Amino acid sequence: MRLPMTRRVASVVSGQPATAAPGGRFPSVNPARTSEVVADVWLGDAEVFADAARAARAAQPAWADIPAPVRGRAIAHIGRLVEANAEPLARLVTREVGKPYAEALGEVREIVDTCDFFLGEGRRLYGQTVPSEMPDKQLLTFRNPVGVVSVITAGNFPVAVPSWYLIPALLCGNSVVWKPAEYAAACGHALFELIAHGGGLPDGVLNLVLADGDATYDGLSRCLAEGLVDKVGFTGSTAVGTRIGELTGRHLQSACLELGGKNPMVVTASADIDLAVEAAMFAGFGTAGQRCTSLGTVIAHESVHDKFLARFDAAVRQMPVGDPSGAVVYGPLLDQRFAARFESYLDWIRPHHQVLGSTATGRITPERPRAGFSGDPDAGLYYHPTIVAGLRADDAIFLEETFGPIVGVTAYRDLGEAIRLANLPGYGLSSSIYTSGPAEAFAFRRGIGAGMVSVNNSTSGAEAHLPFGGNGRSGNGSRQSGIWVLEQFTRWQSVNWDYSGHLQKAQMDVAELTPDESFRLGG
Ligand code: UN1
Repeated sequence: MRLPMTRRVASVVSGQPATAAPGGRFPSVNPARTSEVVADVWLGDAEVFADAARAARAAQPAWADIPAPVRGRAIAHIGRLVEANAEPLARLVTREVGKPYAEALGEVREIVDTCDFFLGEGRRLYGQTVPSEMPDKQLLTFRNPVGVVSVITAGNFPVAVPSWYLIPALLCGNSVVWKPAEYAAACGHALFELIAHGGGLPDGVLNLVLADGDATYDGLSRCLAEGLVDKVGFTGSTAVGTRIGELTGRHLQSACLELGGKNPMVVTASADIDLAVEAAMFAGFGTAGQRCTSLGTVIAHESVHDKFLARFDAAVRQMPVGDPSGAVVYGPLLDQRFAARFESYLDWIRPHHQVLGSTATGRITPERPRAGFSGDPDAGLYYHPTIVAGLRADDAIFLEETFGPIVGVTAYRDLGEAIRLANLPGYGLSSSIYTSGPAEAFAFRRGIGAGMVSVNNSTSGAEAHLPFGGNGRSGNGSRQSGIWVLEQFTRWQSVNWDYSGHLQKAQMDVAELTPDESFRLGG
């Protein structure tokens, strides 16, 4: 058997891999076996970020000059190359962030889906012809690329979510500086290579910056001040997203922000309870609860609350957890910093709560084992699944995102109360309702503040060509995916072309037809 290798990964600016690590070196470890270093990450600093933005600025005009259908062909080739490398890429995702292998393959599929969608957009990227109010005058609209796009992504979806930004940004004629999470740097580097090689991209069109959060923020501030970055895309926490929103706002830019969620699932009296239990398990514990779309709180009607809770508890106790190379619902947490933060969320459990779902809470260890656990608990960052019932509306667990394998449960009396509770935390990413009644489904849709609503399905698992994004604490209303993300990566330009041979003044030199207002039907 070949021993897994530690690879060295570094920033790539204008096609050149960095040969120094001014930001220090970071060991990216396998969270299922923390003694195994997946990558020796050579970090850049703010200057490397600025160099990348300069390279992107220099490369962008020539990239935008390539006809959009030709850029679409580049996206087609990228999709095919990702597909041909799906297994090694999925294995790397499993190894570096601990995502179960089947799910990692699904994540890679999401990149291919994104390429499949945008390869055709190269032959559309439609503008409009618009009638003018005056003769011999033509109105047109064009989509122009924004320019240099800076993309900063988290590591819970280390390759799929970045592709939601990179693929459409490139297709639209932008150049890109991409900063992936340090703890997912090997995945980031691999995707960078697949896109750069698959697309045959000229140097500087896509640049990879490996850096920590502070260096990235400094680099971004500097680039915005120097006019080197025209658009920022950020997926990550609400706290960091707020800082990025402030920073970009100061430069009259609005970032594309995809932030946290406290995604509710309402289980009504008419729900199929077994279906709701299965969905709550996947939504709450799939990816170890580390999706921005993961289930936060189940809000169950008082008439089915106890039945739901008993079945949910039984299902979660049976749920396979363990080594992510096997058939488990979830493996380890992403990285030590996420494990530490998750432990702090467990401190929010109060005496009025009922804790269910496993044989213990916190880290899975030989002393605090979980029945049916597969793998070596000491080797990795494994945590018990935790159900916290009896939530009250002023509990921190009810109000705040708790990224990790924890799901709250509470009860409601009427749908109005369910919707009020679902909206109360102030996030607004995803949501779900289990019901057999269309009236309930539509009332929920109308009342919920979330950007995404599932009926009889999980809060997570959005398809790659529907608008994805949130409101309130989940984002500033920007949407990714499908045609909707084009609004992020292009700017409308309107053209007003007069070929009448004289100056026609809008609103003034406009012909008017005279109505006969006194006309009435006879009889
Ligand atoms: C995220 O966690 O940032 O809808 C994105 C889903 C996935 C994407 C999650 N397709 O759950």
